[in-house]
Amino acid sequence: MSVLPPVRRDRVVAQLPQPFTKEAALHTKNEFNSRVKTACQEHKTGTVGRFKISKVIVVGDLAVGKTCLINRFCKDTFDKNYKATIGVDFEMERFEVLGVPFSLQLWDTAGQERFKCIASTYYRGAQAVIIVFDVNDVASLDHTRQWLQDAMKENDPSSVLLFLVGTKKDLSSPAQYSQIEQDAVKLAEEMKAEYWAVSALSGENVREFFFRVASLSFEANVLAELEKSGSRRVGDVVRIHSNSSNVYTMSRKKQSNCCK
Ligand SMILES: Nc1nc2c(ncn2[C@@H]2O[C@H](COP(=O)(O)OP(=O)(O)OP(=O)(O)O)[C@@H](O)[C@H]2O)c(=O)[nH]1
Ligand SMILES: [Mg+2]
Repeated sequence: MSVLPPVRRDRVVAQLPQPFTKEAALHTKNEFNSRVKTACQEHKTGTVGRFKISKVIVVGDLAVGKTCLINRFCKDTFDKNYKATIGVDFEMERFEVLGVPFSLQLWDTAGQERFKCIASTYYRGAQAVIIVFDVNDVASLDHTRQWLQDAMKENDPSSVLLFLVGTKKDLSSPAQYSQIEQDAVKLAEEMKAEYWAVSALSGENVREFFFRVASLSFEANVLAELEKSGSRRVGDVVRIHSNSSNVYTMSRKKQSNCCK
C-alpha cells in the first residue's frame, strides 16, 4: 500500500514537452519513445515508478538564480533578497509521466567559492545536471565550462542529461538577450546540453523547463531499464546473489583533498 499522497494534478505529463529551441535540444522528437510508451502501457517500467528517484543537481556561479529557479517551480515563490545557499539544499518533486509515478530530487548547490567544496560532495550519482548562468552576465556563461567539468568529475558523462539554463530573462532587453543567446546556444551544442532561458521572477518557461527535465529523465530511465532487463523481462524481481560484486566497494568515493 502506498503511503504517499497522490501526485498533484499539475504535475501530470501526458505528452512529451518540447525543447526551448531545436538548435540546442537533447532530442527533437515530438513524442516519447515508442518503447517507453509501450512499457508504460503494459506497466513494465521496472524500478521506474516504484522506488526510482532521479537525482538532479543544479550548479552555477553565485547569485545567478539557482535557488530562485527551484523555488519558483517547487513553491511558486520568489524572493528578491539574496540569501546565499550554504552547502546544499534539496527539494523533492513528484510527477506522473505517462501514468507512471516519477520523482525528481532537485539538489540546489552553493555557487560561492567557500561553500563549493561541501556542495561538490553531493554531485555524485546525478542523472541530470542543470548548469545555470545569468543572461545579463557574460562571465557567468563563460564559467559554465568549469561547472560542467566539476560536475562531470563525479559522474558518468554517457548517462547524464545536461541542461544549460539562462536565468533573469526579465532583466534583459530583447536585443541584449538575443546577443547572449547566440553564444549560449553555441556553447550548449558544444557541451551536448539542452538550452533554456527562464525567469524566476515572472515564471516564464520555468514550468516548461522542469517538465522537460522530468520527461527526458523519465524516458532515459525507462530506456535504461529496458536495456538492463535484456533477456530478463522488465518488471521481474531482480535477485541479488551472494557472489554478486560488492557494490559498496565499487561505489567507494575517491579520496580527495577537498575541504582539508
Ligand atoms: N530579476 C530577477 N532576479 C532574480 C531572478 N532569479 C534570481 N534573482 C535574484 O538574484 C539573486 C540571487 O538569486 P539566488 O537564487 O539566491 O542565487 P543562487 O544562484 O542560488 O546563489 P548561491 O546560492 O549563492 O549560489 C536574488 O536577489 C534573486 O532575487 C530572476 O529570474 N529575475
Ligand atoms: Mg542558492
